[in-house]
Amino acid sequence: MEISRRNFIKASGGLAAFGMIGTGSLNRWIRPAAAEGAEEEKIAYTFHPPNCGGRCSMKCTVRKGKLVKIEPNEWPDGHHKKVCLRGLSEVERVYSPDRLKTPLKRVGERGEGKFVAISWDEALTTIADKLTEIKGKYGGKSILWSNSSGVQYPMSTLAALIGAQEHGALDFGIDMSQAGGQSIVMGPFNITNTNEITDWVNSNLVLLVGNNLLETSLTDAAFFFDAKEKGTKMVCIDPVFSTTAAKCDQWIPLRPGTDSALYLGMIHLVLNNQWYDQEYVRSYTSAPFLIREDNQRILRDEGNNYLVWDKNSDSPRPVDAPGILPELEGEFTVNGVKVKTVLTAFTEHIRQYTPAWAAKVTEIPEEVITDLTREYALGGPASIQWGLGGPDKWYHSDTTGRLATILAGLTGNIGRVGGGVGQGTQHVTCWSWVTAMGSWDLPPEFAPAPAEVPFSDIPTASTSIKAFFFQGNMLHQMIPDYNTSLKWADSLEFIAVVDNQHCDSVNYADIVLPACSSFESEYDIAYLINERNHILLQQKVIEPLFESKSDFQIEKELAQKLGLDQYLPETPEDYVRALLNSPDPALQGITVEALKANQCIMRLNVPDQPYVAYLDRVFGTESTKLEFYNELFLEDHCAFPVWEEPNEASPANPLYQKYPLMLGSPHARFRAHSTFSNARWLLQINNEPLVRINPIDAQARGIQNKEFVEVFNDRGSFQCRCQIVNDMRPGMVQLSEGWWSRYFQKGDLQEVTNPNKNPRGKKLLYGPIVAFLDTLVEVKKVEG
Ligand SMILES: Nc1nc2c(c(=O)[nH]1)N[C@H]1C(S)=C(S)[C@@H](COP(=O)(O)OP(=O)(O)OC[C@H]3O[C@@H](n4cnc5c(=O)[nH]c(N)nc54)[C@H](O)[C@@H]3O)O[C@H]1N2
Ligand SMILES: Nc1nc2c(c(=O)[nH]1)N[C@H]1C(S)=C(S)[C@@H](COP(=O)(O)OP(=O)(O)OC[C@H]3O[C@@H](n4cnc5c(=O)[nH]c(N)nc54)[C@H](O)[C@@H]3O)O[C@H]1N2
Ligand code: SF4
Ligand SMILES: [Mo]
Repeated sequence: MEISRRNFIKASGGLAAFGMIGTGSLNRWIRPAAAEGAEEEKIAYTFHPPNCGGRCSMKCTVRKGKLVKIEPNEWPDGHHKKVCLRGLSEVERVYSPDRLKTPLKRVGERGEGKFVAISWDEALTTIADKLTEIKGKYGGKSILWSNSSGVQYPMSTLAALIGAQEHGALDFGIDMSQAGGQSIVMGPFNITNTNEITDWVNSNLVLLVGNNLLETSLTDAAFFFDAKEKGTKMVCIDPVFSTTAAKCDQWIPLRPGTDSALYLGMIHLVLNNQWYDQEYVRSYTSAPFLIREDNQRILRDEGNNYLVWDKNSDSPRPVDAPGILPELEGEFTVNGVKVKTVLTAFTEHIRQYTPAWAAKVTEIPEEVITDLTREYALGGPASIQWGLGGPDKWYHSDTTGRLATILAGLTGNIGRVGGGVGQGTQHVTCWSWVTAMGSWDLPPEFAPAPAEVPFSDIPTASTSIKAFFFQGNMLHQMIPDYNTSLKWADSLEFIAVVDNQHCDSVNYADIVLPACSSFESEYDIAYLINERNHILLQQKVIEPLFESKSDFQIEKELAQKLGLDQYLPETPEDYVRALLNSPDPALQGITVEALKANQCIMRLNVPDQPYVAYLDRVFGTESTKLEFYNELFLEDHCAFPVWEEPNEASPANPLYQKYPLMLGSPHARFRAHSTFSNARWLLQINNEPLVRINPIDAQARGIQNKEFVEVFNDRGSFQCRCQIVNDMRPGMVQLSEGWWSRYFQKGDLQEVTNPNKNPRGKKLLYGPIVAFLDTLVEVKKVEG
């Protein structure tokens, strides 16, 4: 599977508690509606595309043209047959009063939300004219083009046709921070997790690090419990006693933002006690490479080959020379230059990070760190499965991912059945056998303009951007420090938004286009994805509601206005057929016709066993080895990873005196980000934002449970009720991300989040890191 964020449960009584529901209970409450007009009933199959990452396959009942029932569809591999409450709530949300019903033109100030309905012709002509005018004046790069992660059909083809500056998912600086660090060690990769989740049953130990899988990868819960029942020890490392922590064998609460310190302490123990896998480290890592004392660079010969010290000949030899036995440790002199092995230098570097030091920084008892490390290193195969909502969203998160990968490498857990390291949430661990899909190709003269700066830097950087065309809730969700983003948006000459719901970003647009939901289409076939070793086809379930159109149709009609439609597929089916048109044997026999005959879902022709990457232990780095030392970061003083205090949310920061609480914004099981904020069925059980606060912090501020509070810092503030909880460390507060602004008494969560970027992020494969969690606030009671 391509690396794209978009590609991106036996239900039991226990699972129903956190969002999953068995079909038995579903049938009970839906049955009364089934009585009327059964003759006008049809079944259609689709999949669910919001960015919870799940892509559940759905069997939909349509009665008299109305979507009345959603059930999980059958999968060839029945393990995946699931649907959650959000999926079920679509029966109501598709018909929500918040649906955008007609194209709109802004009549009030930006942000005021005053619009008038206009015709499609006027809306598309206005957009086409504006884009043409702006491109004529300032060039294609002055048009910023992007989409939210929950949008299933990005209009990227049109972006390329007009040469706009398109920002794709990997450029948002979100979710790929640890992956950026991982790629320093492992090289670029297809998938951020090395082992498929079905391989967890082969692990002795799985570390879920800031990973609330049981709420954020709901449909993978069965795999978690399969492993647990098989005897895999599950350990959750999280400052909060999360749903996942509650189901693990061990919970290790750490101070937020200190995952790197924990890994450094663990690596100290592994190196000092020689708990590493000697043969693995010698053969597949840079441990025997030689670092020059004079310039700190890795020693190479004239042919640019990496040199190692060969034990057999007692001389330096190229790493791939036959018959050699590389020394892992030692200091040597080569042509008058003093060198030492990477492993020796690393052992010296790590000396400062003792377990006692790590215990002090992370606030985890030293013996817990030692026991955990011993179990991880000596009791493997073992797996590290990081989350994205916690350890990924800090200023230095690249180091966290880098250290986790080094720890896995030292212990031989990469390219090993039952091992593994990487992103273990957002259903990504279900991505697996790599399949080369076909594509819809454009003539080579059409390409988007290169990005000038990373997406989240745009509001504060000097760029050519004058217009912004986007699908989804970009302004509200994807950029921290909302007040600054809105000021920037207001400075633009033109903004157009395409969404199906009236989300917050809509209010800043000059022209709004109503998209239809994923259940609606003008065409019999709407879309196709490759997910969980299966190909899923999306059929039309119902006709587009109100005056809405599919994103496909909008792209096509806008391209027509711009005289560019000859390059686009005629129908979504053309596009779907292009995707299936690939010589990859995994796709053999999978056609549109075969999919239709198989309830729109077929398994890829791939092996049954879990996917495990790098079984050959050849990595994507320049040396093809796992690289523990990286010259690229010499000038950043982290050629070996180092401990750095968080950028903002640290007691070492003077600002801490004024704003002593760290603000987390985890992902809620009731929403996928801002999607489902307005789902009325879900609002019945989760009806308003509640800031979670520890009793100690609440008492110190004279705050009672459910009172209105203001959360604030120098960037902004928001007001909502609080919830006093004792499942969370003191010194931090939490509010789940994604609530629409209208649910706050005042302000918005995104007003306070930290926009600072680590300059070394520019060197990372996936760009700079958005540090949403590296945020300090204070909380006070709202009087009156
Ligand atoms: N229901 C639901 N599912 C989703 C989504 C959604 O919005 N709703 N969004 C999807 C997307 S795009 C993403 S990125 C994923 C996110 O998936 P997760 O990473 O599982 O998301 P979170 O619950 O935000 O964060 C996980 C945990 O990190 C903890 N944490 C906070 N700070 C730290 C820290 O410094 N260190 C450690 N070790 N832990 C910390 C939090 O307490 C939380 O329990 O979820 C995906 N799945
Ligand atoms: N404070 C804070 N902010 C965060 C995070 C955090 O942890 N804390 N997490 C971040 C993360 S990990 C992520 S991935 C992002 C996610 O942020 P986004 O990618 O922006 O995700 P959503 O909020 O779900 O926005 C999806 C939007 O697309 C619209 N939409 C849905 N389907 C369609 C369609 O078919 N066509 C069109 N045109 N529109 C459609 C929806 O109505 C919705 O408005 O949020 C980030 N923001
Ligand atoms: S929201 Fe996610 S888990 Fe729920 S039905 Fe949709 S795809 Fe499945
Ligand atoms: Mo995400």
